[in-house]
Amino acid sequence: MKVVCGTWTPAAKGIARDDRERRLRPTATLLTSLVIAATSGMITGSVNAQTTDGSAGPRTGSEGDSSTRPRPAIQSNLEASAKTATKKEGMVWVPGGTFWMGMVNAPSRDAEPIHQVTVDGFWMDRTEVTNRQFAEFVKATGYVTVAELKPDPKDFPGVPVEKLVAGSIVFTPPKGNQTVPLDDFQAWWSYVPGASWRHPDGPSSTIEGHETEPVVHVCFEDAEAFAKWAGKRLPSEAEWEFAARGGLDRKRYVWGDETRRDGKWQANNFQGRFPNQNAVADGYEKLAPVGRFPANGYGLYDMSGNVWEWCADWYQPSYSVDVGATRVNPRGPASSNDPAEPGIPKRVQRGGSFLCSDMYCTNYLPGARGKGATDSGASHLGFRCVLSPDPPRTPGAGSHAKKGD
Ligand SMILES: [Ca+2]
Ligand SMILES: [Ca+2]
Repeated sequence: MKVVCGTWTPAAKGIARDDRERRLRPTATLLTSLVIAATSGMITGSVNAQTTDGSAGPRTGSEGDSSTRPRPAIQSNLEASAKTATKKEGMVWVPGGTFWMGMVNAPSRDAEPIHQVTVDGFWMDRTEVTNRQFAEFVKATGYVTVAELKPDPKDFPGVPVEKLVAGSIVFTPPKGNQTVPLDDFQAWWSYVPGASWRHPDGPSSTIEGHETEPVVHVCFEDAEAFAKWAGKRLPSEAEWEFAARGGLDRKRYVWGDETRRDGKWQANNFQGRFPNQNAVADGYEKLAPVGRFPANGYGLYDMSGNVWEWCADWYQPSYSVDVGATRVNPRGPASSNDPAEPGIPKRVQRGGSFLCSDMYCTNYLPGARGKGATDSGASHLGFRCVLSPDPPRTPGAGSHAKKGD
């Protein structure tokens, strides 16, 4: 977990107060605050019990001391496994085309200008990658996620080494129905030692019985490793948005312009007063198994809500394109820059999550953007993969591949 060492400053809280998007998502700087809070015994309950002695870790005997496993061996396994992956199983064809990308007045004001983009066709996972799929990957490769590794002391100067334990950020809303100030991340986000994709809510939780839910606590590096093993890749941001819109150009929602269809919720997000008065009108308090809500026009599920999804692009706070210009197969900027946290490498995330609320946040809309430090996961963050078609066999064939290549 490579984050700058930060403190919980009034300035940071002031930014959050005016930015609805930041209300719901811990930044890398604030993530550090959560780590320090957790490892200093400042948080309560089972989490605290796991950390104050500095001895508790997330691993069971079968998982071993993952922090000592060498990455190079794992990478070799990834390459070998890719050769045997059944690539297109569970994927749908997304035809290429031109669309209007972006959104005016997005929560972070970072999805402008709206501009035309052309993408070639590609295959895309029908659903978010599930726990079952990720378990197959780990079984085949021995891969260890970043959340399962002990944080590097150099990323947390001032924190005693013995206090640095593997873990991840977990949504932990306060008990009861009291109103919670929405400018204080620590009211609902906690760094939970032992939290990982195997234990989404902490050491005592399990993915058994939740195999069809999306895998979470995967950072960008983890998602890329899975994609490589599967012989796929992460989508570009443009591909992701084109796919999410499902052919409904310039619509507010993935499914059209109405918040609900026939009175039914069309995605897993948050209804009620955030963060601790969840009305669960859509049927799911937290994660939903993938595919429980209607697919979009391309047959893709959960392109809105459930979990955020990593994209391959570096994050910049606007689209560097002239109004009126059309970009073709854009792959994003050459480097990242988040003015809110300069120096933190961040990639784009898309689609929002089960925490997106109509009252406070519209990040589940197809044009809205998210971002995250590349080596940090959370309990509302996952991914899905894409696959480019095979190269045309006929010299001079067009760049728009046809289904069934
Ligand atoms: Ca929900
Ligand atoms: Ca999603």
